[in-house]
Amino acid sequence: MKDHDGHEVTYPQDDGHVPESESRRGFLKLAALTGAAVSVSTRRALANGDIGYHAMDLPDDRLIDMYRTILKIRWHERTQADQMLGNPDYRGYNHFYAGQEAVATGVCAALRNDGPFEQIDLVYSSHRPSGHAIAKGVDIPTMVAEMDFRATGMNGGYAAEMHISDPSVGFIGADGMIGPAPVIASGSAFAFRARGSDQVAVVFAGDGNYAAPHFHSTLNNAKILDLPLIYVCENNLYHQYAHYSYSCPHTDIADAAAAYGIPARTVDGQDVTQVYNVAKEAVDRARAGGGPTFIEAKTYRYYNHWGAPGAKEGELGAFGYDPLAITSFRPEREVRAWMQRDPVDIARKILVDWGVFDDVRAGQIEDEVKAEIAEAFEWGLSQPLCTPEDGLKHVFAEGTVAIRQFG
Ligand SMILES: Cc1ncc(C[n+]2csc(CCOP(=O)(O)OP(=O)(O)O)c2C)c(N)n1
Ligand SMILES: [Mg+2]
Repeated sequence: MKDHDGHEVTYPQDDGHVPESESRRGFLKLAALTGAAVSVSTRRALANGDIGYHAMDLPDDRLIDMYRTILKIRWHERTQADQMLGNPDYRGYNHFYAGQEAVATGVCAALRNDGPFEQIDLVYSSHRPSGHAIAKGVDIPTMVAEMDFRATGMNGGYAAEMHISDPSVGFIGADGMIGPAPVIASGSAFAFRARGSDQVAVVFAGDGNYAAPHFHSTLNNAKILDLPLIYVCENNLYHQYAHYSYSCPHTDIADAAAAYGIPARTVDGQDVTQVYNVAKEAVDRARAGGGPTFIEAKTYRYYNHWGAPGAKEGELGAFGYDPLAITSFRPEREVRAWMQRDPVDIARKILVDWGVFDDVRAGQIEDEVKAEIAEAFEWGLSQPLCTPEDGLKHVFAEGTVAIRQFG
């Protein structure tokens, strides 16, 4: 290869081989051994374990908790989808998260989820919230009740899917609008900084958010103000029924964040250990005053954008062409290919390989989770329905309101 002046130049990595001493993993190992501060210069976290080894250092019970959380999200949805498809009395609905479970689970496992509200980390979600909610630790039976408009639900039955919220675990909530959640989350991050708190704010947003102005103003402000904000972009390739390349010029949306000077990571969103690795790194940096991080998790959703058209009771995912539903916006083979890299299977295999549990114990855990979710639905769907008046709760101020003083 020649440089601008026509001189022959050779690059040590021309053959594509990076010796371990020069690779990021080798560098991290060296830095860990010498205790040197690690300054991050590259941005890719791949399934080969290229970034960090935080997950490997976790005790078995924390890893098993992650596996359990992935399963809870999966079985909550399988059960809810079956209700939607098979029970004419079921009123609930959801934007399903199946296929993406490892993202919420890996990120929330790196957060502080227990303790007083003034100390826990806060999560802001989107229109696809139930996975984020479960990973943050909400009470599943009351969430099930909420999603079916029951008066004893998590939010009294007036929030349903699109506005579920449980501040007691730092799950600030779902948001039906594409755009604002990152701005609101950065407001919390600003408050943490202003108060001198070491809390962290996390926002989950889809690839579609790139096209909203909020995406760009959030990242700019987060960098300028050095906010403890972690922006998790769940790139599941589609916004509603359009491929993300229709509205975003970047193959890796993380490249956009790098333009704002924010450390950005692209991670395999199907592997919970890799998601945890990058999340832990981001949380540590934010707590230490190092500012924001952008994480782009490459992932995929198994169902339609909304609800379960094209899906069959008892089956995972929606396939095929259904003239009454919009399931033909993506190739069926694409769905099946992503299902080959299922987050449940990947987590299970890694934990078996690491000797955390064997296949028998993994199966028992799955049975325990199925029973827990079945119980949650039994309780939730036996609760009283909310009344039409409940729908007006928190819309108007109740009682008398003092006349506003001007001047
Ligand atoms: C401001 C605004 N415009 C449009 C919509 C309609 N809408 C709901 S979800 C969605 C697509 C979101 O795609 P993405 O951000 O990739 O998230 P995903 O659904 O893939 O999880 C759109 C356009 C909306 N809710 N808000
Ligand atoms: Mg999307």
